[in-house]
Amino acid sequence: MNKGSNLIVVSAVLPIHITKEKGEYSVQISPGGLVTALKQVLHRRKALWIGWAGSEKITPKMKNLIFEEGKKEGFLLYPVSLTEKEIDHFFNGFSNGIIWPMFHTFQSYCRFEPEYWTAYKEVNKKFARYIKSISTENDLIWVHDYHFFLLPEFLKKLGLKRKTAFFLHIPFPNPELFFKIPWRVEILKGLLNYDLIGFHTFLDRKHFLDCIDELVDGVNVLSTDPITEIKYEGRSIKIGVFPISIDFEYYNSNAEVSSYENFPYKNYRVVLGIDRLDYTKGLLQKIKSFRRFLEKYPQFHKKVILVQAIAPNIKKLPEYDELKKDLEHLIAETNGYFGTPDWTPIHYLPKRMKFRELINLYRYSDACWVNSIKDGMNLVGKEYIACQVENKGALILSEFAGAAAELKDYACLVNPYDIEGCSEALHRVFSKDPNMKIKKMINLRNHIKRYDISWWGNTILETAFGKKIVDFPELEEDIPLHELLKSF
Ligand code: GDG
Repeated sequence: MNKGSNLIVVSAVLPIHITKEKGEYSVQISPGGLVTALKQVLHRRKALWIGWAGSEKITPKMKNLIFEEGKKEGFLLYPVSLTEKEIDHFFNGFSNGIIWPMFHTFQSYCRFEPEYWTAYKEVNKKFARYIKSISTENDLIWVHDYHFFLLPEFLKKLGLKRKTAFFLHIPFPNPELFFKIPWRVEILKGLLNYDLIGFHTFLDRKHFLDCIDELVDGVNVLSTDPITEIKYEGRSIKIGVFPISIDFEYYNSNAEVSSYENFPYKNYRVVLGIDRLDYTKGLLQKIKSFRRFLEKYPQFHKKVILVQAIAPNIKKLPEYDELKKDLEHLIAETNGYFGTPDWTPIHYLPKRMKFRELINLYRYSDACWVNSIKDGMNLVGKEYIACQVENKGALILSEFAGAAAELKDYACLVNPYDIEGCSEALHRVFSKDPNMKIKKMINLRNHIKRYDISWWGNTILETAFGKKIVDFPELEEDIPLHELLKSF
């Protein structure tokens, strides 16, 4: 980075959660893709991170605890307070009740309430004022995710000239879906105030550019690939594809010292699922597909189990309660129907696991199954690969996760809606020649090792500071699905 300049990271929620036990507050770093990814990038930088602390009222004592917890991780954490109404309308309403479902193709879940839009603008303005009060001229403001489409517009309205970069962690929808949003033009024009806009995949960037092409006049494309540069209202804006990744060495070295003694499922071949409770993760479809596999292939009874961990979601919306109920019902029914006194086919872990436990499961499970209906990237699959130190496992990966654009040649791709197809994929994974699996896993590991989280963070920051980057992973816009399905 430029000498003397700071990095200010902005995300809706700080990477912490606050708990209160017997009147005493404590602060912990929370789960989630964004947190896990950024923690590694910021560790060695002079970074300051601002966001909501996930709690309505922040006392000076809590502020101090948050500050100390951040210091342990190597960055400064500054909590912004949100009122109850802002939490309801900006966070649960606009961000998670409109943008999250729409951008993940769940348009029927959207609640287009005009007051949500009002709150969204207000909170973006609030964050802009906060940034004004703490930033200096040389700072790069690095904004994360769909809660802040309008932030740079408000920074400008406040007269602030700062370099800004934005990264979208979720997919960008195609025009047909995006056009349904009543505030579509304001959102696009708001985004065009950033200096750099980053997406996970070429498809996301293509959708964004298609939407711009239809809805915003006066945009000229100056250059394409690897970074697209456009001119709008006299400014140049860079639009890049930066597939997020993980700290390969960190997962790999922790997996190396993880002991088989601690693996709780030694008597079985294990397919592992690690997900947040979310309708985008294809959890009901996963259970139905596993059930179909058990129906068709009784030879795997008492031999194979699905271990499915589900971390709670901080979004308080009725869809999540409903999903939990349906999921638990389906799991209980499947276990009741197929289970025997000495074999429970689905081991359901409804909790946030400790890091050590997670690593142990990643290392010793025979396969990992990411079944997303739609996912920006999905880090779980990449973490599993990094933990496969003996190169033995297989990754079953939804075509609709951003990670498929990178890992398509060596993962077992599935369409999560295709129950029959997924059950066949499971069969292939458990029947395949181990040497073939090893070859594929070696290739997956080489890719994740080369394009790790440092590559992601450095590439974005260097692009923001005008460097020309040449080292990009090979990604394809269109995945030739039929060929791929045949190959695993
Ligand atoms: C968004 C996008 C994109 C999960 N359960 C536990 C636990 N986790 C950790 C995993 C992983 C992370 O949470 C989940 O990351 P994902 O990438 O799968 O998903 P999102 O939270 O939806 O993140 C996503 C990401 O942003 C980054 O851009 O990939 O597409 O939706 O790191 O390990 N960690 C622990 N216990 C658990 O129980 N310790």
